[in-house]
Order: sequence, then C-alpha cells, then structure tokens
Amino acid sequence: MAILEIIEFPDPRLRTTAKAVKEVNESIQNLVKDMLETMYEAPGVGLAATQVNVHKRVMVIDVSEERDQPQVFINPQVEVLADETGEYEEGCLSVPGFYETVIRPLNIRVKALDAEGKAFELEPEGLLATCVQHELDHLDGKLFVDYLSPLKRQRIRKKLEKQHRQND
Ligand code: GNR
Ligand code: NI
Repeated sequence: MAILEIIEFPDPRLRTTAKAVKEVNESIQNLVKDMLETMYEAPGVGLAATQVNVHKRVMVIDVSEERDQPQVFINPQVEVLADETGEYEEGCLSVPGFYETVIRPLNIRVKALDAEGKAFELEPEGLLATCVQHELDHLDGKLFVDYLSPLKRQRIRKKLEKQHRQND
C-alpha cells in the first residue's frame, strides 16, 4: 500500500482524459487500494485516478460518516435521469482550501465495474450523486473550478500558483 501524491490545479496533467480499463487485474486492484489509502489519509470523500497522475478510468468514493464504506467505480458511465438540478458547496483535493457552489443534475444513474470487475448500477442521491459527477469530471480532465466565472477561477489559480512557488 502507498500514499500517492495528489497533483494540484493548475497542473496541466489534470486536463488529461483518462483511458478505459481493459481488464480489472491485480495492477488495477493495487491502484484502487493505493487510491483508497490516499483518499482516507487526505482526507477526502472521493478521489479520481487523474488526481494521482494515473490516467485510467478509476475512481473511489466514501461518503459514510464512519469512513468505512468505500465504493469503487471502474469505467463509470453516468446518465442524467431528470432536468432537476441542485447546488452543492464543492471542494477538491486538487484545489485545496477553496469551496464554491456548483450546480449539477440531482437525478443520475451510474453504471460501473467494481473492484472485482463485476458490473453494478446505482441511483445515487445527495453528496454521493455530487461526488460521482465530480470524480467523473476528473476522468474527463475537468475540475469544479471550470463551472465558476473566469474571474473566480483566475483568483484561485493565482493563489495556488503562489503557494506552489513558496513550497518550492
Ligand atoms: O473531498 C472532497 N469533498 C467534496 C465535497 C463536495 C463535493 C465534492 C467533493 S470531492 C472532494 C475530493 C476530491 O477532490 N475528489 O476528486
Ligand atoms: Ni476533486
């Protein structure tokens, strides 16, 4: 097991489109374990492989209070079931320290493979529905800051760039 480094906005590697997983083999299962360990350590409610600079369609989520209900989504596909949308105050481990309101569909269905390569589907609600869409965006090279005004996004970028310079 290993804690992986989480890359941060505006790192261009976060803009990579992840490739579908062809086979859920031991190397994917090891990636899943490392991603779960990294998510719990961060701590975060979700993590996409893109954030640890692995460009495969793998994401992990745990929205439980006790942090004991990991959910693994490999090759996830999301279908929007209704027009209704909702606001959620989102944060991101790749955009540390910033929280902003994002509007997304409330009613979705997600189909994916689990850590054993078995297909499942889910109609998530609340934070889980938000998180599934937030993680899937990462796999498509998208970040929650892309939903904000250019001015807000630029302010966040400048602040993080300054922090990154200070850390060097
Ligand atoms: O830890 C996280 N919290 C969160 C809160 C609201 C909406 C989405 C999220 S996901 C985020 C972890 C993360 O960056 N996943 O990619
Ligand atoms: Ni994120």
